[in-house]
Amino acid sequence: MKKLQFRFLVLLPFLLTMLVFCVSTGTQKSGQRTLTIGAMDKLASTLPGNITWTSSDEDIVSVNEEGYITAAGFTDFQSGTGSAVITATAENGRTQSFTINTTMTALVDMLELPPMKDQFKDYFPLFGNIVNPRDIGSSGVTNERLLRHYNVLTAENDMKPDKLSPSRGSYNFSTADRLVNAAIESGFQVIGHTLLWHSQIPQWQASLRTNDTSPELALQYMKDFITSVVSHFRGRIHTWDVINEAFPDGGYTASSNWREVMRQDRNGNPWYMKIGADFVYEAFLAARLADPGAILYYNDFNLDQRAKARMVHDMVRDVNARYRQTHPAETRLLIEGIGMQSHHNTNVSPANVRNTLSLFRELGVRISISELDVLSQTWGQYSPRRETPAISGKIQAANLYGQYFRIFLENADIIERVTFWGIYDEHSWRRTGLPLIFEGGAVSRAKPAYYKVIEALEQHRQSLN
Ligand code: 9MR
Repeated sequence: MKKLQFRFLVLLPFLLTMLVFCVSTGTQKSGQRTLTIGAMDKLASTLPGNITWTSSDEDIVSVNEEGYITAAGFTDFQSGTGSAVITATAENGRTQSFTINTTMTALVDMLELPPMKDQFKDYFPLFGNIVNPRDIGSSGVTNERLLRHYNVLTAENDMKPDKLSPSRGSYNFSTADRLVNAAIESGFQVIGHTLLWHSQIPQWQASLRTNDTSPELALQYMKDFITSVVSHFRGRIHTWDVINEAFPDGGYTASSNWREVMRQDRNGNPWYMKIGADFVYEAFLAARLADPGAILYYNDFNLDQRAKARMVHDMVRDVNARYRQTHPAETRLLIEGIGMQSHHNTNVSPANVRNTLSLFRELGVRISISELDVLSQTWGQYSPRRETPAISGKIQAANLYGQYFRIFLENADIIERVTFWGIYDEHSWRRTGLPLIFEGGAVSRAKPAYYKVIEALEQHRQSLN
């Protein structure tokens, strides 16, 4: 104790000199802080009276008249980071300064952020993510990140045809039931994903591509499969993805006939290959009859591509027209929604996404952004090269997230749901491309992309005022 007092006495003259220096220059230093790019914070000055706030570099950190700072920091495209001094100036001329560093590193735990489902509730009533068996317990969802931020879940893999019907006429619903029941117990809506696909299907479906089963019999198999699955889950599923990814990415133009260009190679859609384009109408009709309470969707990726979007548009238009004719008393559409998966990369142009939304708007259907993720690189860098994303790619992906959300928000009158395909990068099916807005593991933190999404929301709100 004595020793400490002695030290303090020795230091006293120095401390006094420092104090006199600060008071005479009128500058107070208030320390440093670091913000993830895109993040906002509030600075509090201890100076009296009205304060004027200025930044040494608005491109790195901007500040408004109330002392709210935003880490912009996108000027240096290589490092994506920077540093700026924010100065508070009082009416009496005294100043106080704060050094703010910006970083690409994710700093804030997603469990400390306000629930996204609440932040977006005025625009997208359904805000979702995927669920896996690891996320549930014996009664309900145990994954706190899902519970906090989302209100609708899609099984990542456990409701696909290969899981539900290993052989024709036999069903295995145990895992799917556990997932669906846990989600419902925890207050989530559930998306049924997916009934008819060309991938993750059982052998009895795949072999229809080449075997000699008659089209009539195949149609019967298809109806039986849909009726069994949809009836089993009846009343528990908000939306069914009735058909998934029926169109290939190329081999046709925007003026092609959709009935002729569906997937038909050795990995094609077996129902289309056996039954023909009428399988679409028949599949949706069977699903409608088995659970009239469920909303029926067509779901696909790369719908930013004009020709593919056009094929989907024409298919939905024609199938719905046929249903109207055959069911004149019915007020609902048969295909009620289109899921735009939105597995994007840094080359997916926001303008194309906007164009597709305008095209689909004519159909009077609902839209869901059903599997959103954005690679921090181009498709070519991701596959097959698997390059590690560069900082410039991470910045681009963050900016794109903001731009896509601006477009989604502008179309909020037709978009009922936004679902991310994964909670954080390390659990993503495309983890090396760092495609999500959170990263981590035991603690998952908000990346710049998260803040860009929230910024888009703020900007949208302001544009309405
Ligand atoms: O995320 C899914 C991944 O775990 C699977 O390995 C993969 C297999 O195809 O499917 C992923 O999810 C798909 C989704 O169901 C439909 N659209 C794109 C995804 C890849 O096909």
